[in-house]
Amino acid sequence: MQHLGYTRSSHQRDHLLLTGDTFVRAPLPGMEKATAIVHVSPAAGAAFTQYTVEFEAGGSVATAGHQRFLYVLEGEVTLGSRTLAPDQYAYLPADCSTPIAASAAARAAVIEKPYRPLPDAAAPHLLFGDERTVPATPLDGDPDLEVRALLPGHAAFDFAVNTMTYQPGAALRMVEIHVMEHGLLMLAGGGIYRLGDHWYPVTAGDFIWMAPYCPQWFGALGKTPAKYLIYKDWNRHPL
Ligand code: UGY
Ligand code: MN
Repeated sequence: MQHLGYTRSSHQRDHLLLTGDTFVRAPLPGMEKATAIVHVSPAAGAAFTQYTVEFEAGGSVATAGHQRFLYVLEGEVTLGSRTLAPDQYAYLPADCSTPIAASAAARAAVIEKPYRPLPDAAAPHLLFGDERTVPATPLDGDPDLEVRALLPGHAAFDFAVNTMTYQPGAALRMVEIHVMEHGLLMLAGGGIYRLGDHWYPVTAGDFIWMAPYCPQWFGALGKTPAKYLIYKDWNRHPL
Protein backbone atom coordinates (compact mmCIF):
# COMPACT_ATOMS: atom_id res chain seq x y z
CA MET A 1 0.00 0.00 0.00
CA GLN A 2 1.21 3.53 -0.76
CA HIS A 3 2.55 5.03 2.49
CA LEU A 4 2.07 8.64 1.32
CA GLY A 5 5.30 9.68 3.03
CA TYR A 6 4.25 8.39 6.44
CA THR A 7 6.61 6.58 8.79
CA ARG A 8 6.84 6.04 12.55
CA SER A 9 10.57 6.87 12.29
CA SER A 10 11.48 10.17 13.92
CA HIS A 11 14.71 12.13 14.33
CA GLN A 12 14.73 14.57 17.23
CA ARG A 13 17.54 16.46 18.96
CA ASP A 14 17.77 13.99 21.86
CA HIS A 15 16.46 10.77 20.32
CA LEU A 16 16.02 8.77 17.17
CA LEU A 17 13.38 6.13 16.39
CA LEU A 18 14.12 4.06 13.29
CA THR A 19 11.60 1.60 11.92
CA GLY A 20 12.32 -1.08 9.32
CA ASP A 21 10.66 0.82 6.45
CA THR A 22 13.37 3.53 6.69
CA PHE A 23 16.41 1.25 7.02
CA VAL A 24 19.10 1.89 4.39
CA ARG A 25 21.70 -0.79 3.69
CA ALA A 26 25.33 -0.03 2.79
CA PRO A 27 28.57 -2.01 3.02
CA LEU A 28 31.24 -0.95 5.51
CA PRO A 29 34.99 -1.46 4.94
CA GLY A 30 35.98 -5.03 5.78
CA MET A 31 32.59 -6.51 4.85
CA GLU A 32 32.41 -9.24 2.21
CA LYS A 33 28.98 -10.54 1.18
CA ALA A 34 27.58 -8.60 4.10
CA THR A 35 25.91 -5.24 4.50
CA ALA A 36 25.18 -2.89 7.38
CA ILE A 37 22.18 -0.90 8.51
CA VAL A 38 23.89 1.76 10.60
CA HIS A 39 21.32 2.69 13.23
CA VAL A 40 23.36 5.29 15.07
CA SER A 41 26.85 6.74 14.96
CA PRO A 42 28.73 9.91 15.92
CA ALA A 43 27.10 11.52 12.84
CA ALA A 44 23.86 11.59 14.89
CA GLY A 45 25.59 12.73 18.10
CA ALA A 46 26.22 9.33 19.68
CA ALA A 47 29.55 8.36 21.26
CA PHE A 48 29.21 4.82 19.86
CA THR A 49 28.07 3.10 16.68
CA GLN A 50 25.38 0.44 16.44
CA TYR A 51 24.42 -1.41 13.29
CA THR A 52 22.71 -4.56 12.15
CA VAL A 53 24.87 -6.66 9.86
CA GLU A 54 23.12 -8.86 7.31
CA PHE A 55 25.24 -11.73 6.01
CA GLU A 56 24.77 -13.62 2.78
CA ALA A 57 25.99 -17.23 2.71
CA GLY A 58 29.78 -17.09 2.98
CA GLY A 59 29.74 -13.51 4.27
CA SER A 60 32.31 -12.03 6.64
CA VAL A 61 33.11 -8.88 8.58
CA ALA A 62 36.66 -7.91 9.54
CA THR A 63 37.20 -6.88 13.15
CA ALA A 64 39.96 -4.99 15.04
CA GLY A 65 40.23 -1.27 15.56
CA HIS A 66 37.52 -0.91 18.20
CA GLN A 67 36.05 -3.06 20.91
CA ARG A 68 32.77 -4.65 19.80
CA PHE A 69 29.71 -6.36 21.14
CA LEU A 70 28.08 -8.91 18.84
CA TYR A 71 24.56 -10.35 19.40
CA VAL A 72 23.11 -12.88 16.99
CA LEU A 73 19.55 -12.17 15.85
CA GLU A 74 19.00 -14.82 13.16
CA GLY A 75 20.96 -17.73 11.68
CA GLU A 76 24.45 -18.63 12.89
CA VAL A 77 27.72 -16.73 12.88
CA THR A 78 31.20 -17.94 13.69
CA LEU A 79 34.14 -16.31 15.40
CA GLY A 80 37.14 -18.57 14.95
CA SER A 81 36.12 -21.99 16.27
CA ARG A 82 33.02 -20.69 18.08
CA THR A 83 29.54 -20.79 16.53
CA LEU A 84 26.92 -18.42 17.88
CA ALA A 85 23.18 -18.98 17.45
CA PRO A 86 20.34 -16.49 18.10
CA ASP A 87 20.56 -14.88 21.56
CA GLN A 88 24.22 -15.87 21.88
CA TYR A 89 26.77 -13.08 21.97
CA ALA A 90 30.43 -12.13 22.17
CA TYR A 91 32.51 -9.24 23.47
CA LEU A 92 35.52 -8.61 21.20
CA PRO A 93 38.34 -6.46 22.60
CA ALA A 94 39.95 -3.91 20.29
CA ASP A 95 42.93 -6.18 19.58
CA CYS A 96 40.74 -9.12 18.43
CA SER A 97 41.28 -9.55 14.70
CA THR A 98 39.25 -12.72 14.13
CA PRO A 99 36.65 -12.09 11.38
CA ILE A 100 32.97 -12.67 12.07
CA ALA A 101 31.68 -15.07 9.42
CA ALA A 102 28.46 -16.81 8.36
CA SER A 103 28.14 -19.89 6.15
CA ALA A 104 24.41 -19.23 5.55
CA ALA A 105 22.26 -16.11 5.74
CA ALA A 106 22.37 -14.53 9.19
CA ARG A 107 21.74 -11.26 11.02
CA ALA A 108 23.52 -9.83 14.05
CA ALA A 109 23.54 -6.61 16.08
CA VAL A 110 26.96 -4.98 16.47
CA ILE A 111 27.92 -2.20 18.87
CA GLU A 112 31.31 -0.48 18.62
CA LYS A 113 32.80 2.03 21.03
CA PRO A 114 36.30 3.46 21.40
CA TYR A 115 37.59 1.94 24.65
CA ARG A 116 38.29 4.30 27.57
CA PRO A 117 40.99 2.60 29.66
CA LEU A 118 41.32 3.05 33.42
CA PRO A 119 44.81 3.36 34.95
CA ASP A 120 44.18 0.54 37.46
CA ALA A 121 42.09 -1.94 35.43
CA ALA A 122 43.33 -4.20 32.63
CA ALA A 123 41.23 -4.10 29.45
CA PRO A 124 38.64 -6.91 29.17
CA HIS A 125 39.33 -10.09 27.20
CA LEU A 126 37.28 -11.93 24.57
CA LEU A 127 34.07 -13.21 26.14
CA PHE A 128 31.18 -15.38 24.94
CA GLY A 129 27.71 -15.70 26.44
CA ASP A 130 24.17 -16.92 25.97
CA GLU A 131 21.36 -14.56 26.94
CA ARG A 132 19.05 -17.49 27.71
CA THR A 133 21.28 -18.66 30.56
CA VAL A 134 21.99 -15.24 32.10
CA PRO A 135 20.23 -14.92 35.47
CA ALA A 136 17.38 -12.40 35.57
CA THR A 137 17.12 -9.61 38.14
CA PRO A 138 13.72 -7.97 38.74
CA LEU A 139 14.06 -4.21 38.10
CA ASP A 140 13.23 -2.29 41.29
CA GLY A 141 11.78 -5.51 42.71
CA ASP A 142 9.17 -5.87 39.91
CA PRO A 143 8.95 -9.58 38.96
CA ASP A 144 7.26 -8.58 35.67
CA LEU A 145 10.30 -6.59 34.51
CA GLU A 146 13.46 -8.68 34.20
CA VAL A 147 16.95 -7.37 33.48
CA ARG A 148 19.73 -9.61 32.25
CA ALA A 149 23.23 -8.09 32.31
CA LEU A 150 25.15 -9.62 29.41
CA LEU A 151 28.58 -8.23 30.40
CA PRO A 152 30.34 -8.37 33.77
CA GLY A 153 29.77 -5.25 35.85
CA HIS A 154 33.42 -4.71 36.78
CA ALA A 155 35.17 -1.46 35.95
CA ALA A 156 37.26 -2.87 33.09
CA PHE A 157 34.10 -2.68 30.92
CA ASP A 158 33.23 0.87 29.87
CA PHE A 159 29.77 -0.05 28.60
CA ALA A 160 26.92 -2.34 29.56
CA VAL A 161 24.53 -4.33 27.38
CA ASN A 162 21.40 -5.75 28.98
CA THR A 163 18.16 -7.30 27.89
CA MET A 164 14.95 -6.10 29.51
CA THR A 165 11.85 -8.28 29.37
CA TYR A 166 8.44 -6.80 30.25
CA GLN A 167 5.37 -8.90 30.87
CA PRO A 168 2.30 -7.38 29.16
CA GLY A 169 1.30 -4.31 31.17
CA ALA A 170 4.67 -3.94 32.92
CA ALA A 171 6.30 -0.51 32.76
CA LEU A 172 9.34 1.40 33.96
CA ARG A 173 8.56 2.65 37.47
CA MET A 174 9.76 6.19 36.66
CA VAL A 175 10.60 8.47 33.78
CA GLU A 176 14.39 8.09 33.67
CA ILE A 177 16.62 11.06 32.90
CA HIS A 178 20.32 10.18 33.09
CA VAL A 179 23.74 11.05 31.77
CA MET A 180 24.19 7.70 29.99
CA GLU A 181 23.04 7.34 26.38
CA HIS A 182 21.27 4.25 25.04
CA GLY A 183 21.14 2.21 21.85
CA LEU A 184 18.06 -0.02 21.93
CA LEU A 185 16.88 -2.77 19.60
CA MET A 186 13.35 -4.11 20.11
CA LEU A 187 13.66 -7.90 20.01
CA ALA A 188 10.06 -8.94 20.70
CA GLY A 189 6.61 -7.59 21.47
CA GLY A 190 5.87 -3.91 21.70
CA GLY A 191 4.45 -1.05 23.67
CA ILE A 192 4.69 2.69 24.09
CA TYR A 193 8.07 4.43 24.42
CA ARG A 194 8.20 7.93 25.81
CA LEU A 195 11.26 9.76 24.42
CA GLY A 196 11.63 13.42 25.30
CA ASP A 197 8.13 14.88 24.96
CA HIS A 198 6.97 12.28 22.42
CA TRP A 199 5.11 9.00 22.98
CA TYR A 200 5.74 6.40 20.25
CA PRO A 201 4.15 3.02 19.54
CA VAL A 202 7.11 0.64 19.08
CA THR A 203 7.42 -2.96 17.99
CA ALA A 204 9.96 -5.73 17.35
CA GLY A 205 12.62 -4.65 14.84
CA ASP A 206 12.59 -0.95 15.80
CA PHE A 207 15.79 0.81 16.86
CA ILE A 208 15.97 3.71 19.34
CA TRP A 209 18.84 5.99 20.28
CA MET A 210 18.50 8.08 23.43
CA ALA A 211 20.97 10.91 23.95
CA PRO A 212 22.27 11.70 27.45
CA TYR A 213 19.44 13.15 29.58
CA CYS A 214 16.70 12.13 27.12
CA PRO A 215 13.57 11.59 29.27
CA GLN A 216 12.57 7.95 28.76
CA TRP A 217 9.81 5.59 29.84
CA PHE A 218 8.38 2.34 28.43
CA GLY A 219 5.18 0.44 29.03
CA ALA A 220 4.55 -2.96 27.39
CA LEU A 221 1.31 -3.60 25.51
CA GLY A 222 -0.13 -6.69 23.83
CA LYS A 223 -0.51 -10.28 24.95
CA THR A 224 3.11 -11.39 24.70
CA PRO A 225 6.18 -10.06 26.56
CA ALA A 226 8.12 -7.12 25.15
CA LYS A 227 11.89 -7.48 25.11
CA TYR A 228 14.75 -5.22 24.10
CA LEU A 229 18.54 -5.24 23.92
CA ILE A 230 19.91 -2.05 25.44
CA TYR A 231 23.39 -0.50 25.40
CA LYS A 232 24.59 2.17 27.81
CA ASP A 233 27.94 3.76 28.53
CA TRP A 234 28.96 2.71 32.02
CA ASN A 235 31.69 2.77 34.67
CA ARG A 236 33.40 5.98 33.53
CA HIS A 237 33.51 9.49 34.97
CA PRO A 238 31.55 11.90 32.75
CA LEU A 239 34.47 14.34 32.49
O1 UGY B 1 19.31 0.78 32.29
C1 UGY B 1 18.57 1.69 31.97
O2 UGY B 1 18.90 2.87 32.05
C2 UGY B 1 17.17 1.32 31.46
N1 UGY B 1 16.29 1.08 32.57
N2 UGY B 1 16.65 2.33 30.57
C3 UGY B 1 15.60 2.07 29.74
O3 UGY B 1 15.07 0.95 29.73
N3 UGY B 1 15.22 3.06 28.93
MN1 MN C 1 17.76 4.30 30.84
